[in-house]
Amino acid sequence: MPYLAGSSGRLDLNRPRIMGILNVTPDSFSDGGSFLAPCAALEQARHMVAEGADLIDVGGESTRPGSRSVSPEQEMARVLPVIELLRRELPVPLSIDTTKAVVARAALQAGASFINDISGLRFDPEMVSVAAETGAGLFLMHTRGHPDVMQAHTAYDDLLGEVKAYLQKGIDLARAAGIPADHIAIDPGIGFGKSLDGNLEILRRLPELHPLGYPILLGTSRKSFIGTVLQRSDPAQRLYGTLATVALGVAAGVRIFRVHDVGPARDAAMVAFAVHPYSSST
Ligand code: HH2
Repeated sequence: MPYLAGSSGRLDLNRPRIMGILNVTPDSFSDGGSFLAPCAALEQARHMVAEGADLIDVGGESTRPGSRSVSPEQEMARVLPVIELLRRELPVPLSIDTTKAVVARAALQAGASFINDISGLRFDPEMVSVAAETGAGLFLMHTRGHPDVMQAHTAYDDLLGEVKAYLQKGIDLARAAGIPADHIAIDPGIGFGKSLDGNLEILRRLPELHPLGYPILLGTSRKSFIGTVLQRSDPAQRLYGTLATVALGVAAGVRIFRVHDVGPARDAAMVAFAVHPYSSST
């Protein structure tokens, strides 16, 4: 049975799994400022677990297009108290959404089991050793440059080819550092250095990622390409559009969905999965 291992326990991937988003930031594009206080973060995390979250992804730095990096100290001050609290209070594993090795290490010590690195191990050369030394599970995502400039680089000669080559290089870095294959999942990085057409093309061609040989995570939740298709500027109005992408993802063999709206995404994923259970080719 496929699974993804983290530093404590593992996530079975015998059915679609839901990663609930918990942004402990003042400026995330959808939920910025809502969960800065640890008690508000805990309440939201409890709500997501009650709705069926299998994993909670804690982030202390927005990576929305155009966002600026924050210092590691600031990022840690935001996420560490929340991770410690969630670890004590909740039964599900936690991931730390960061590109900084020092933040990842502290978050793992505080109780996270997975590193979610939107740079696929590229922004911080120390990240791979932190993952190798701690036994953390790794989500490797494709992006093109840092969030402040990535939307200036959305033209590709061969989008899928580039995404796959980037992910393969991240996998190679991880494996060369001794990280076991069952600790790695991949993510094409919806909205990261991609145009509207690029995002739609990735969703259409998701099965082409399977030959890389790793479970796929998809992060479409409330993203701006959905707003563009639906002509909705308010991210909170993009739930039904998000659910369409979850169902398409399940049909394409995606195993983990990173979402804000856990209950609806779980229902959509489970119904799509009843129709399209994973085949041996996914
Ligand atoms: N998207 C965002 C952040 N982290 N991680 C992965 N693996 N995949 C994604 O698609 C992904 C991610 C951006 O979304 P969000 O966290 O909601 O917003 P912000 O970056 O503004 O905090």
